[in-house]
Amino acid sequence: MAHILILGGTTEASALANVLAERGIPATLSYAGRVASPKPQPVPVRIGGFGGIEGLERYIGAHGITHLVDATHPFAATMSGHALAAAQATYTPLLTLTRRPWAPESGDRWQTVPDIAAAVARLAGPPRRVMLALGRMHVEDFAAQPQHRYLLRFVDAPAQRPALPDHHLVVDRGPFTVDGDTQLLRDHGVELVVCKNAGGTGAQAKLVAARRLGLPVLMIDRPPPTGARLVHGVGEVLEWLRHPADLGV
Ligand code: 3Y8
Ligand code: NAP
Repeated sequence: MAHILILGGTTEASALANVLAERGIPATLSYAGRVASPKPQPVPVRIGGFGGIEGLERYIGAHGITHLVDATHPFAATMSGHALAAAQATYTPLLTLTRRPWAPESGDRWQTVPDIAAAVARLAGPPRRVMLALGRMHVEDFAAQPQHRYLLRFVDAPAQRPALPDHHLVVDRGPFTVDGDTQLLRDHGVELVVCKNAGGTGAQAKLVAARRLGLPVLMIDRPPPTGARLVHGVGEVLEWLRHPADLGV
């Protein structure tokens, strides 16, 4: 009997969970426990780290996992690396489900940097009004550029104030809308949007809003994929579940 473990936290993971539930295919969706109340799912959910690669291996064995789908966010590189290692060690078929990176369209004013540190360095210079659409985990890195007026957006209200002297915090979770993000950028007079190349639709609104308003975007490239077999759609996952030819590596 199949039992799919979905490493979740994205729109794609939720879409897959819905389709597997509709078809009565046993699945468990896994969250890291990063936010207070993760989105309810139509399949059983587990919340929290596994305890490294070995912890994931133990989980796979103890719960009779027959297939592993890494549907984590493209920037969740550690989890994806652990999924590949644990799948190989336990001979569990592995598939990565993710979205294509965004590519600039006409009217876009993107500057692309390889990682968060490069984005911080690129913010050297006179004060500007900057939207950091990066969530909570990397905000402290930007304390190296305290001169700016930052607009922050977190999923949950933080336990302590972010260490940026001049910031405004919005607590909201995606998926976001173009009208909502256009209004937000206008209301705060944002002059630059900093974001990760997450891809997908849930975080895309701010890019369309920036294009509408003629604002520049500092786009952080995603880390390299792990090399595991990678698909972009739920249909391809179903196809793979019918016959996972190999370990998906
Ligand atoms: C806990 C679980 C679904 C998934 C929805 C997607 C879309 C909406 C847009 C902005 C960008 C950001 C952030 C974002 C989006 C989706 C998706 C996505 C970006 C939830 C969720 C969890 C998280 C974790 C959270 C991070 C943060 C990143 C906010 C659920 C709501 C910025 C990524 O406070 C924290 O510690 C938050 C941490 C990792 C990045 C960061 O560094 O802060 N996501 N987001 C997952 C877990 O515990 O395993 O409740 O749905 C999921 C979603 N957030 O099923 O509909 O598919 O990406 N998430 C980014 O893109 O840069 C917001 O503000 O414009
Ligand atoms: P990460 O840095 O790649 O992983 C760090 C550790 O968090 C992992 O080693 C693992 O702990 C645990 N972990 C991560 N994802 C997990 C999951 N789905 N289930 C169980 N444990 C998980 O991960 P991250 O970037 O913090 O992302 C955490 C979660 O937020 C993921 O579900 C991801 O899909 C989601 N998310 C992240 C972003 C982002 O910008 N990074 C954006 C949207 C959603 P152990 O080593 O203890 O197993």
